[in-house]
Amino acid sequence: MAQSKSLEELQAIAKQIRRDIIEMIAAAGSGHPGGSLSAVEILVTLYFGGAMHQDPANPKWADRDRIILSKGHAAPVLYSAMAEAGYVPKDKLNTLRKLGSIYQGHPDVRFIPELDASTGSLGEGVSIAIGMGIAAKLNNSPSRTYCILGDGESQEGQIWEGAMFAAMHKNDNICVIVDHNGIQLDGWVKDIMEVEPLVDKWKAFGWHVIDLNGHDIPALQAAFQEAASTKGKPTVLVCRTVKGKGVSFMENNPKFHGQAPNKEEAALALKELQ
Ligand SMILES: Cc1ncc(C[n+]2csc(CCOP(=O)(O)OP(=O)(O)O)c2C)c(N)n1
Ligand SMILES: [Mg+2]
Repeated sequence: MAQSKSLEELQAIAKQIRRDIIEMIAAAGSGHPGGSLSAVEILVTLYFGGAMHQDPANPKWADRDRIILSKGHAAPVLYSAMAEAGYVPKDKLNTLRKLGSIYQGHPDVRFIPELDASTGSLGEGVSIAIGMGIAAKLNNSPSRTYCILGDGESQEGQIWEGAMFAAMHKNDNICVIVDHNGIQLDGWVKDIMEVEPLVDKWKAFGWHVIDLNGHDIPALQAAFQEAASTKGKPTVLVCRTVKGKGVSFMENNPKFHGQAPNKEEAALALKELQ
């Protein structure tokens, strides 16, 4: 169920999730720290800040809200949040990317049935969310679907096909969240294929757009509320974030998109996250 905690509690969870991300990826020796760290407050607000209606004791509750991590390479942030919420075991997080682990490099419903979708092939999330949103309407269900995109991912054409469709069909029970951290796989989005003006693009596609700081939990809570009360059009949150947020040497550093910290770097990161 939707349950809200105090800001201090939410920030403490965010810090714990950041620590989990570092520990998991360091133990695996591979993974994506940057885009996991930039999405922490988004996931924390969804799971623990009162945004999503879910019940970990009843993970397949038909009227639950859905979450699609379209930028599936940020799996560690999702696994840690799901573990904190009680969906999956916490003590196994450090088996990330190991053969036989449920915590594969990208979220996979074959191993974690509590997931709403398998993701990792970028560009598919909006389409999946639209299908779930339409199904909810057909079932007269209050379920909402949240879909988290990357900004590099936003270069995928399928996203804009979905954006057109959702506006035309007034899919107001879906909410897209763009983790707009400015960096993609091996460099800055603006140098590879610019996505700006992102806010204007979503507006032009007929969406209700909220432009905010994606690390500001109260701002995220207000935005999710605004999205839920916006009728007749879907909502997108364009979240200004910092890739690698919370670890000084990872912040705004494209190197840590897809590289694990070594032992010394992991120790330093965990020291910063005390
Ligand atoms: C269809 C597809 N193409 C390429 C990749 C490889 N890939 C994984 S992450 C990534 C960059 C994503 O950048 P962005 O969306 O900005 O993610 P973030 O900064 O949030 O980590 C790419 C190209 C993929 N997973 N799927
Ligand atoms: Mg990015």
